[in-house]
Amino acid sequence: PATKHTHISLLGVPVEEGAGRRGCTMGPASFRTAGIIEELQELGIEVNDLGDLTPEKATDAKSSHSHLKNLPEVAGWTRSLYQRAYELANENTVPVYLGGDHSLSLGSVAGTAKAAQEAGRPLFVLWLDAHADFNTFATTESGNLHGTPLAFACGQPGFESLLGESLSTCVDPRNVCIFGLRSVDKRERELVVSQGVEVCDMRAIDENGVSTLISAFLKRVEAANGLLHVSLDVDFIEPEIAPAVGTTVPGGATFREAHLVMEMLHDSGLLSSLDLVELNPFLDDRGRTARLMVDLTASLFGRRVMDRKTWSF
Ligand code: EXY
Ligand code: MN
Ligand code: MN
Ligand code: MN
Repeated sequence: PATKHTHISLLGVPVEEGAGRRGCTMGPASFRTAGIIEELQELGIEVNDLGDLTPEKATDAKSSHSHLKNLPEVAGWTRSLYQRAYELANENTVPVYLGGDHSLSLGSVAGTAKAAQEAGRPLFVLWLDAHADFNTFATTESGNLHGTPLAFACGQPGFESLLGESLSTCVDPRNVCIFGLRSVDKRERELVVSQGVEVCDMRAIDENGVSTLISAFLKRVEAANGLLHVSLDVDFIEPEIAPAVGTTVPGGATFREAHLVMEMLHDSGLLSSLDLVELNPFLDDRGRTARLMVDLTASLFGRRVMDRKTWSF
């Protein structure tokens, strides 16, 4: 799988209305400025930049939960991306969604899940994040919709106004792994546990290491002949080295831990789609977070120092 010929399609999704502060709308431009296209081409990959998505109008999207922020705007992005992600999942390409805040995944995961079901394959989701993003309209305390996409994808009730219809295909919560968790709300935690989501919190990573935990998850994906969607939130990474995010939580993945996840994903050959989310260039330090995210993406698509097989001890 490491030598598999890959096509990548980049789609910018400059949504910022799901986050509590502005700036993620500049994310796709920042990824491009940091050289994401060139770095992937350098690996011999054919890269197709599809430009930026345009949201639909969703003025009908309303909810009795009046503290939800920007629901019609987020619903517009979700409807538009749901359709686009469904189409891209049926093409011979690995779509990479350039965020945009994490509400982007309301659309990307749902569209990908629909295509996976039609293909008769289970969709697994690796959620690299300091947060669980498993709030519903009823449980969210902040009202920020970037805290809800996993609950939506896993079929929690109450999200009907987002698509204007209920979700046709849900992800099985037991096929989801939240990796890097260190901030979760009380009711959100109860939901994650009751739904059987796999959680590798930072303590599990401290005690077992990235390698053991990621291998076990990837083995499950492979054994089920699953498709794999990865959602990488900037705040998965330690904020000292990735400051350009609105929701920093100390104690994140180190530079090497984050790269090791990417390298193992590459070697598995299992990745079918990717979200790069929550990059807020307004908060960046001379582009260092954008560059780190591009470097992580390059590792995920095969950048390496040496071929592994050259080492034998
Ligand atoms: N759980 C908190 C909330 O629902 O507001 C924080 C969510 C942060 C979401 C960021 C993107 O990962
Ligand atoms: Mn080709
Ligand atoms: Mn997130
Ligand atoms: Mn987060």
